[in-house]
Amino acid sequence: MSTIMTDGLHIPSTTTAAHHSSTPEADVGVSDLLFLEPLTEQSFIDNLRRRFHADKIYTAMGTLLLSINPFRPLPSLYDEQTLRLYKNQRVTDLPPHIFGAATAAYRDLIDHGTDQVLILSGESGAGKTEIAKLIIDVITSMRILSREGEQVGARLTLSDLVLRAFGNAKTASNENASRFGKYVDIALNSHGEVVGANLTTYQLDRSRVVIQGPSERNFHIFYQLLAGADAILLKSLKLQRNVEKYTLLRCGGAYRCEGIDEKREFMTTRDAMDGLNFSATECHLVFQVLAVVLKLGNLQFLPQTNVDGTESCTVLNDHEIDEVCELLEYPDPTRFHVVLTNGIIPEKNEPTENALSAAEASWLRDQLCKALYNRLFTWIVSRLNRCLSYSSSNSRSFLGVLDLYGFERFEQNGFEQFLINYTAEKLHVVTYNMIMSYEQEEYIREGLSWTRVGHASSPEVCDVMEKNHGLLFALDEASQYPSSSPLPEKVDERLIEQLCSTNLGTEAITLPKKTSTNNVPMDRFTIKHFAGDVTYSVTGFVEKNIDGVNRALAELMFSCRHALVKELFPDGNPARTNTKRPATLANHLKVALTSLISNISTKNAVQFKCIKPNDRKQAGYFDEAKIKQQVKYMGLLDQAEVRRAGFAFRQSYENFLKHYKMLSHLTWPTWDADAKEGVRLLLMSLELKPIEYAFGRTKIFIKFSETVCRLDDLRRMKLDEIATTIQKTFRAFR
Ligand code: AD9
Ligand code: MG
Repeated sequence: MSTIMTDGLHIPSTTTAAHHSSTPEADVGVSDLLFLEPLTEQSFIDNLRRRFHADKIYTAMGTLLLSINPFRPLPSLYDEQTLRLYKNQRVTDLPPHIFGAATAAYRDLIDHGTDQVLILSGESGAGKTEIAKLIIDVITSMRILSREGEQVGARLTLSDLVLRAFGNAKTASNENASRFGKYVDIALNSHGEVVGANLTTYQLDRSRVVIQGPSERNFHIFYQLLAGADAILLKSLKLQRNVEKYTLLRCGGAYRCEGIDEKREFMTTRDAMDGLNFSATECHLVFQVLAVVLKLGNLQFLPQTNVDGTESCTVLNDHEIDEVCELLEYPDPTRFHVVLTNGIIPEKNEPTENALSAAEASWLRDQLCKALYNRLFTWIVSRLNRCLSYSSSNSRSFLGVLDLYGFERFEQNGFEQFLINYTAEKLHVVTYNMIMSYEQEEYIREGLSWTRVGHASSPEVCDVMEKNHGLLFALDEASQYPSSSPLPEKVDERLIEQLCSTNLGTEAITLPKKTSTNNVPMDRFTIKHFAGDVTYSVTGFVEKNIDGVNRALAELMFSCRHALVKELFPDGNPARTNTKRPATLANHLKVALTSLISNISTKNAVQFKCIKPNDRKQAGYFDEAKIKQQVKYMGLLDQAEVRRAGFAFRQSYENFLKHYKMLSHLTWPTWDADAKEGVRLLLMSLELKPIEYAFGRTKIFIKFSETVCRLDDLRRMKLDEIATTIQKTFRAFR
């Protein structure tokens, strides 16, 4: 037994370093940056460049995995054979790969019973969502023991396709940008088989439904539907195939996505919905909602001047309202018209005294389009969750995958970028501090000899946003208008004035300084984000921040006979009296992120850093300045230093001994004395080198993940051996 145990357990750092830099690797740099000598910013970048040009898009940094988006398919990297290799071999013996990192997280969960969270970060277009998909594919294929297990895996893949169709869109930085944040919690049973999952989504970029930036598009599903629906379906939805007929699909000026066959994508989405047991009726109801949004978006309001000089309006293209009413099974188009142009449910079908101006009615129309689409998306997510649900008695552990939207900076940045970058900022502080702060604090707390490296990320931006009377508070206060009527003029400028009056300006946020002599525009402010300064135009902030929909519109939707739309607007039920103020979007996001962060902090976090090689989305182009910037703002060099000097694994003496005591006759079968002493004897009999571990006050720290893998292999072999011995003994006694 001792031969097996000592064999191969000598993993001095030099051997490992040799593995990581040997063979053809000579031209492709080291595959684990912790073994890079010397470790400088330039050597770090040079190493990434050499690997990138050799299609080695993955590079390890200890247990953290870096990937560079190749902007072209590399199918041989992900074939069945490669997957099998990573599933069956010790991952530390193989080149870094997403399959290896996902497999390692899975094994950690199975071997040590620790729930895992796999966190993807990187700016928009860096490849997070592609990696998230690969991770889910690996995890669901690790252990398939039953038909149910097989089905859950397939359903997760299909759910992803549906979410992409309804939640992704072309932006200036990514043809397929996720316009929502996503956390997938995968549940596994005691055999390590996936039994179900739960999706949580964060704030869909709902304003996109009614307005898109230059060369951007609306959500993919609209284009898919027009291109892919057959003539019968289109006719039943009262739609035309030509995208240009629809205002909501025209405003960004982009109709096509590079290399995308919309018609085929529609079939894929439709098949995915079928595979997830959406009934034909459900699918039709969903498509009808999309058609209603498009038609409402086409409504044009003609201004009219009343006798008293006030402005009212009427709908120019009434036939669209007739068709919307048909789709929604609403029997009274005249009444529909009156609600849209008056913003209240009238006593009779006549204009009220408070008739809306054309601009106000357009505002109301947009509010309805956004609410319809956003609620449809929420409904789809809960429908997917129903399909992925599992019984709590059958789930033992969880592996989460976090794919939030990435940092964005355009020429014009608005409320959407503000929320996205706030999310990215929070995630950055948490993930950076996992290593730079908590990790180092633990070494010091445990009494290891440790010299602090770098410094923790300053949460100043988050503080300025979240503190009492901070930015989010001011935004929330500025947004306390009823959703029943359009906002007063200059409401956004007043927000800025309010911010200036509370002296919020600090290093993290620059507010315009208006004096009696200058004429500085009061419509923008700049935040010094971790990934760079972003200037936000405040126009539209308040309006976009207000959630909830005009009460009359909600009642109108609730009174439709359309089963799905009725379900989407329970707040329109006249019997329901809800006086609660609807949460504003920014506040809602803040609460959701706080809960997310406290959830992930209970799990073992594995980090994936995705790097975007250039802004042109071009294959083979390594823009050094762009990459340097990302390496810098992610703090990768400092993290490499901590990881290099630090430890890959730690566990309390009690748990470590409980787990590995069978590896030495000194601790097996029982060890009743002091746990720390037991671990000392165990490691001694395993002949681990002193460089491989350190004794803390309450925990044992292991330096290399290779060592832990080796111990786990030995443990598995030993358990098999014990099981065989028991079986033989049992047979001999029979
Ligand atoms: V955003 O924050 O949602 O805007 P992501 O998610 O970081 O962004 P995404 O995964 O969508 O980026 O990747 C952008 C595009 O790059 C994809 O649509 C692919 O065309 C391309 N990509 C990304 N990763 C890979 C890869 N591993 N192999 C090949 C890739 N192409
Ligand atoms: Mg994405």
